[in-house]
Amino acid sequence: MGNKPLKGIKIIDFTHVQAGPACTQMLAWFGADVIKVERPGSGDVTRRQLRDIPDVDALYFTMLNSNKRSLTLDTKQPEGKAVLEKMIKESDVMVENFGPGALDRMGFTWERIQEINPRMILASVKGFSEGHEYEDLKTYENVAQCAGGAASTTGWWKGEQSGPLVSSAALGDTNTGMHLAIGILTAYIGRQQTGKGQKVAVAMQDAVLNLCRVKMRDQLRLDKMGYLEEYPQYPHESFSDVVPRGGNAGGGGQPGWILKCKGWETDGNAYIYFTVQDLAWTPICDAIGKPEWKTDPAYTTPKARQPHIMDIFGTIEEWLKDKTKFEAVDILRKFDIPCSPVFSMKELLHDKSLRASGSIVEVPHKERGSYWTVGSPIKFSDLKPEITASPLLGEHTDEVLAELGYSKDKIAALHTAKAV
Ligand code: CAO
Repeated sequence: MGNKPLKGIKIIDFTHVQAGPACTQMLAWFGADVIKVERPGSGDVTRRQLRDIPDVDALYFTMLNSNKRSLTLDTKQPEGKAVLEKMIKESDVMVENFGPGALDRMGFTWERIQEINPRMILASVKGFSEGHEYEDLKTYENVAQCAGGAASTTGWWKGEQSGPLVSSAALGDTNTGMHLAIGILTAYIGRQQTGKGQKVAVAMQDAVLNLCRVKMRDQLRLDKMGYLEEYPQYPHESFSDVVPRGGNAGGGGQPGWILKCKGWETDGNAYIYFTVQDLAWTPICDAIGKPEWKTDPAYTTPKARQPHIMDIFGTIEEWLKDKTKFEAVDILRKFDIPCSPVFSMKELLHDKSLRASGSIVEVPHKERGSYWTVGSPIKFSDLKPEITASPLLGEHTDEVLAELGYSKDKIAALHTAKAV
């Protein structure tokens, strides 16, 4: 629909699971020709993982591989290698997220790829960066969250539930894929200036750390001052020499917390996030019926409020007792207070606004009928990505081989040799 800015960019999508596929899916949405290369007979492991319908591609796969074409190719066989070489000659980008060294073992080192096509951009995801002492480690989402600082700074600092905690958001996988997409587009624009391709790499550890930079900020502040005034531990508990976990505290200068609303006893998501933005203090007092707090010196400044901030949240929870999360937000929005209901996945899936904006879309699929998926979070004035189904395994093998110049007989021979 409309303009497709990445039209004409040919991408060999040698990715699997989530980190790599999320990257190439986004480039496909914006118009790139993405050809997913998969092992004959099995393909991407996510086709079979967590299936909800027997013998049909799992949602894990369909939600990360829309708008792509699928070519099966055994790249360990000489015939398969020859096809891949031909593809490298004619493509702009190759994206891969194999375990460390797998591409080299296949015979496609960066040096070899440059020999085949000096304009090629090779984009890789690995768990750790090249030269890192853990560069040999295979990595999945939660491993990266632990390696990049997210787990040590998420969760509770005391009580039975204390200990590092991983997030359900794909900070290691999809986040790394998004970083890689920026790297690929940068290298592509760079190539327009130099005529040469380059290698682009994003380590999952680095991508997680990039999102945790405010926690690195806190480590540096802690080193200097010995305390962090915005954490719930301050001023009643002592700090060690590492950034503590702060529960649901706001990460910046504005204190915040998740507060119970009407029905929390039976509904695990009957909560809102409430932010005590300093600028909004007067409206907050008006909204929650505490006008006396506007002039009481124990409440008028952030410094005065911090020692009893949890009591303030307790008072706001009292006010929330007879309001659903939606009713509460409807009141608070009139006072310009930064807040949101805690939405469940079910609520998000059925959210009218998200469906209207294309952030949640329904996609027809040859074998499933149709499936709901997450659409582009990036909105343009002249591009509305049309999300099309993920391909069946090898659905486009013959089509892609024909485009590469293979005759019908040669294609048949590749099938017979089980190279495709
Ligand atoms: N034809 C022939 N062989 C193929 C092939 C094809 N089309 N596609 C893949 N292979 C081979 C690889 O060459 C590799 O062979 P060798 O190890 O014998 O050289 C083999 O398949 C296994 O590849 P792998 O190491 O990538 O796969 P794995 O299942 O053992 O590991 C993962 C999976 C994700 C841990 C690993 O790929 C990894 O660490 N990737 C980098 C980090 C990453 O992206 N992780 C995020 C994944 S999303 O959570």
